[in-house]
Order: sequence, then C-alpha cells, then structure tokens
Amino acid sequence: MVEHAATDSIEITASDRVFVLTGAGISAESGLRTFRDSNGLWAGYPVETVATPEGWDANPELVWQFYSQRRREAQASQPNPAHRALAELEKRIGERLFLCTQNVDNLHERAGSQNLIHMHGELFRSRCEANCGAPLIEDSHSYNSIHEIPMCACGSRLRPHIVWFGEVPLEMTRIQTEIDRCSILVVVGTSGAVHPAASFVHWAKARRGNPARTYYVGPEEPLNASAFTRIILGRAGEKLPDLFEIF
Ligand code: BV8
Repeated sequence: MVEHAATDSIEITASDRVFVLTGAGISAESGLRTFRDSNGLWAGYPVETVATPEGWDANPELVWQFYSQRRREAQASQPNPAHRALAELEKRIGERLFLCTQNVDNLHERAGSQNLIHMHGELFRSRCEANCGAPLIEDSHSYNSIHEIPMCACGSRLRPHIVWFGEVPLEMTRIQTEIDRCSILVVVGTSGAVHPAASFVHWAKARRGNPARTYYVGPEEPLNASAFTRIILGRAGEKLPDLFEIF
C-alpha cells in the first residue's frame, strides 16, 4: 500500500545511510527540459536518432547538434533549491549520503555536491568513439557541423561521454554496493521509464531481512510508484529544502 505523505519529512538517524537517485525532474526548475514531459527533449529529436550507438553511426552531426544544444542550455542554467538541498545534506551527513544521478548536466556539482556519480555520463565531457584508451576530455564546446567534430589522437572521432540506450550504465558495481547498504532510498524527479535506474527501488525494497525505506519526490506518480514506502507529491525545489530531519 503506497501512502501519500501526510507529513513531508524523512527522518535520518545517526545510523542511516541514504541513497539518493535523481532524474531530469530535479533540473526542471532550473529551466532544463525533461525527456518525456510534453515539450520534452525527445519531442524534437526521436531518441533512436540521438541517444543510441546506431544513431551516432548513422548521423554523428545530428547527435553533436543535440548535445551541443543541451550544453548551451545547461551552461545558461543555475542550480535550484533542490540541488542545493542535496549539497547541504552531504555537508550534514557526509559519506553516509550516496548521490547517483541519471542527469548529465553539472548542476549538482555547481550546487556544491562532491560525492556523486553520473550513471548516464556527463554532458561536459567527450571521449574517443573507439574507446582507444585516451582519457576523457573536459569539453564544453558546441559542434554543429560534421567538419567541426573533433578527432582523437588515434584518428577516431570524439563522441559525447553519454550512456546511450543499449550501452551499459557507469559505476553499476558501486551503485549495487550502495543500494545493498542503504537504509533509506530517495528517488527525485524521474518517470521510472528507464532501466536499470527504475529498478533501484525494487532492489532496495527486496533486500532480505532489512528492506530500505523508499521515498519518491515529484509532481506526479512515477511508473514504479507501487515500490515506494511513501510518495511525496510536489516539485523538487519546493519539497527538498525542508524534507530531511536529521537526528
Ligand atoms: C542497459 C542519455 C544493460 C543521456 C539516457 C528492462 C530491463 C533492463 C533494461 C531495459 C529493459 N527494457 C529496455 C531496456 C533497455 C533500456 C531502457 O530502459 N529502455 C526504456 C526506454 C524501456 N535501458 C538501457 O539501454 C540502459 N542500459 O540497460 O544496459 C544493463 C542493465 C543492467 C546492468 C548493466 C547493463 C541505458 C539507459 C541510459 C539511456 N540514456 N539518456 C541523455 O541524453 O541525457 S536515458 C534518459 O532517460 C536520461 O538519461 C534520463 O535520465 C533517463 C530517465 O528519464 P527521466 O530522468 O526520468 O526523465 P523523464 O522526462 O522520463 O521524467 C521526468 C520526471 O520528472 C517526470 O516523472 C516528471 O513528473 C518529473 N518532474 C517534472 N518536473 C519536476 C519533476 N520532478 C520534480 N520536480 C519537478 N519540478
């Protein structure tokens, strides 16, 4: 039975370890479009053409136009109170907070979060399309024509350091470890449409003997709503600043 929160607070005691998963919804109040909302990112660009290896092989210019536009939008945006609330939580409970984001923008970092992972990659990094072993490149440039696409020293093209559909998300071993040891799992602003991220709440709940307490924060129920102990309906920027009660 999923209860809708009467009280919008999550108690964190000195022994609690907190796993937070964020999605596009946490950056919505910073002005960044989500994927599946009405005027979302996929509206202009079918996902197959810009967020799959096949789309990259077929039209790398279109893929770079898509991510270049998102680089420009992310550079023009600012962290919102939800990002700042999670940076504050890290200050309060330190390494007992593990922040995993599906987002590729850098708003968590710009709000002050330090201990986080980007399981779907990072907008402001590029990498060799051939995985030749060259290091990731910090890259905030826009590339709008095939002729502008930078080359790796090995002769291959540079691609966005993004996990596309059909590719393996980053740091899954670390994520599994942190889910296995968290006592509280909080999911913020994600539709629950994409796996394996949408399964994290099931993993945390299914743990033998000591299931985690699981919470969702967002303006509408996610697809995996039934897996949550509590659904806290509302926008992340409104709910997160006063959400955590730390004892
Ligand atoms: C993989 C690129 C194998 C980055 C993205 C079943 C099981 C396992 C896999 C699959 C499966 N079925 C299909 C698959 C494969 C596939 C998949 O899930 N397909 C879906 C479409 C069915 N998954 C994969 O290919 C993944 N890889 O499975 O590898 C594997 C598995 C396990 C272990 C090892 C290997 C790779 C997935 C990554 C794909 N890359 N994007 C980019 O371009 O940004 S996914 C894309 O969707 C983004 O990364 C985004 O983060 C992600 C999820 O979207 P959301 O963040 O949820 O955004 P959305 O628009 O959907 O929702 C926004 C939400 O915000 C809404 O709920 C809204 O209510 C809320 N909101 C709005 N305003 C606010 C708000 N919330 C709070 N406050 C507000 N103000």
